Amino acid sequence: MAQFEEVSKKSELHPKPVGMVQQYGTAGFRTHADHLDHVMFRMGLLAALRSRNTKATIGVMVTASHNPEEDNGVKLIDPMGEMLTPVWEVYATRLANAEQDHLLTVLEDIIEKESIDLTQEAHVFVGKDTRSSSARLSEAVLDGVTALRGHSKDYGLVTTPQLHYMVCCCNTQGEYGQASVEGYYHKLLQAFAELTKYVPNRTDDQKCLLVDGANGIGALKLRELVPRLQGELLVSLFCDSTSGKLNHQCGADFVKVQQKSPKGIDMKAGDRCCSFDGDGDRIVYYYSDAEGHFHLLDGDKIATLISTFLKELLTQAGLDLNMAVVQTAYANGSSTRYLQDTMKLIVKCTKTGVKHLHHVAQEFDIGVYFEANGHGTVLFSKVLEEKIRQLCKDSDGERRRVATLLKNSVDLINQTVGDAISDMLLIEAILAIRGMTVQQWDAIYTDLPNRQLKVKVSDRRVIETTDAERKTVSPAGLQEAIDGLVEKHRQGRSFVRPSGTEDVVRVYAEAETQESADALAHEVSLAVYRLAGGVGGEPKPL
Ligand code: NG1
Ligand code: ZN
Repeated sequence: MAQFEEVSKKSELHPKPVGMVQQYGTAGFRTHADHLDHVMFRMGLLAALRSRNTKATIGVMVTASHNPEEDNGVKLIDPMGEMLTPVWEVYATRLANAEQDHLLTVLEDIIEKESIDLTQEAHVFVGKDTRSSSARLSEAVLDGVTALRGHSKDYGLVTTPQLHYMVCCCNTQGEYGQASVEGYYHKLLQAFAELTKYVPNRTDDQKCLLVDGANGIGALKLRELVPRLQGELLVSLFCDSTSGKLNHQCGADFVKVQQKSPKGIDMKAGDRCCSFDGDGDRIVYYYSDAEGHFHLLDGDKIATLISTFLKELLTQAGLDLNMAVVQTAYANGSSTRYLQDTMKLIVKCTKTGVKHLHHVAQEFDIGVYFEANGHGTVLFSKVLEEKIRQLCKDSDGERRRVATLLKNSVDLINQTVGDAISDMLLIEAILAIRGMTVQQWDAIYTDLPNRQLKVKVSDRRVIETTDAERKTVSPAGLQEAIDGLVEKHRQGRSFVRPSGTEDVVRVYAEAETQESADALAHEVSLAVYRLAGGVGGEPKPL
């Protein structure tokens, strides 16, 4: 026990309120910031153990992404920059929920189960978003690392994908890039400059982009990057955190769910706009047309643009390798049909949460994955990266040009996790190379009208799903009810699932018209309310 004296002492400074229970959810722990101090300290402890267990540097990011400013959260990053492995999510939950006098027992249990050698060194990278609570909460993480004699490096204010990148750089001994914010900018800027140098005659109009920074860390980081883009991208930054509140009526989640532009953005008809989320790992694009109609280009449209571009390059380079797009049930039906039927691409559907998409994308030479909400990236196999390197060396003329485009696309993409800044630069480069306007991109396929709603129930765990969350198996009768309702709507599709980040059941519906999608979403919400223990008033029609 002597070796845990420091843990005992320090944990008294970060006491757990008796009876409080939290779950490592879709994206780590996430709740009101006032309930997280003990969780942060314990995640510092866990990161120090995970580092010894993997003999690598581990990341801990303090953020609640698109949640309101009052919330916060924490996610752990594994050695290659990927999300924490599921077995350790269970340890995380156990450690966070251990009552004060059980903490050491749980800690020792993990150490024993994983045969962790405490004499090993432990290294942990820590980062935080701009929430007012993040500074003290990240101190609690650092306290936890130190209590288990780990070494920590505090990166301070960084986007979530920047911290993922740092961890990957460090554990690949710099092969992925330099583990610093400067190294991150350098890698992206160089790749972007190489890609756009093939399209030298763009007008200022084509280079203009309006960005909503969600009043968060993405805005801060973009402000550092923009002056270094050498005029290749002319960014007007809104919701830049100088006055507005984080994620309040702005940001990617607001734009996606409300299907309208953020408050405070000064957009004219046809302007190309995009929104980041609160920790800079999601992005969506949009514009309004001459009639004032709002058009959203979400993760599905982004996946389509990127996969079409990469597929064309592969064909031109004569590389016969497999490629897939990975989506979730939230992907618009039109996007799935377009990718499968027109683009002849393999399309896979997984459960919600990027860790699931990431995992499936790893099975292909090129795995493009995006959630409809704009969180996504592209993974390239080692085989493909090597072939591209060879082609750049051995070919000439057109083939070499194509290989160079592929190489720089790989360098521009943050393969560790979805990254708003990296995705934005890639999208801008593709639009430039293809000479495409945002309207032309939007016209690739037409989204089916859709609606997302939330229903409050007394215990959302009563809803169990199967088939990548597209069907429910409990409570009894719910799936039959949904099937019956869907049948009444042309091109209707609907599913429900318990949220992993909020205490609600999410309802999704799409159909031929907006009225029909809205009606279906409402009817399914009522079925959930009645069959799954709804609380509060019955859902009202939209
Ligand atoms: P939940 O609350 O489990 O639906 C939401 C998003 C996910 C993912 C996580 C983590 C939707 C419908 N759900 O999860 O896609 O991004 O947050 O941030 O957008
Ligand atoms: Zn996020």
